[in-house]
Amino acid sequence: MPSACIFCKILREELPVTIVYEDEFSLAFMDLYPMLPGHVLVIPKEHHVSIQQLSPEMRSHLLEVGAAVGQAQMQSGLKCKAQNFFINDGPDANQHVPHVHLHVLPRSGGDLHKALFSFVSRYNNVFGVAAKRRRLESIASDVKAHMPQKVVSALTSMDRA
Ligand code: DGP
Repeated sequence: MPSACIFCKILREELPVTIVYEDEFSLAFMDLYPMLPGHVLVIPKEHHVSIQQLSPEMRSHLLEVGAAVGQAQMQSGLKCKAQNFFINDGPDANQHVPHVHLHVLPRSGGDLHKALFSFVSRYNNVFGVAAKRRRLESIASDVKAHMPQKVVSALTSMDRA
């Protein structure tokens, strides 16, 4: 685990985090600089920069966790009628944190301007103001309460990244 990686610091509990879901292989947590309310990131617990470095099983596991988070966002009190699932893979694709992460962004009608504004400001490497921890915790507990009982995954301890 590289000492400087922000997400590895989160995994080592050296930085605060608001968790939505955790299993042996992955962690899903609230984005500290949400593009829209309820923005969640899903990461592998092993440090890898690019999805190309992950096993096929790990790639599909991250998507399964993302889908479960997405389902919970829909059923929660968030304004969420649809979602953007995306990965910025590499600096030229505006990946700011060099540890693979799947964005799960709740969307609803009329939010395009807000989403575009935060997307464009990220091109200038500006995340904006950090969300209040209490607000993140309140959203996370709502989303957590709607997570499916079990995330379906073919991943076993045998086939890590
Ligand atoms: P990207 O630009 O695709 O590399 O996305 C990185 C995301 O990570 C961005 O949406 C903001 C988020 N982020 C940055 N620092 C932190 C942090 O310390 N905690 C949390 N929870 N999210 C962070």
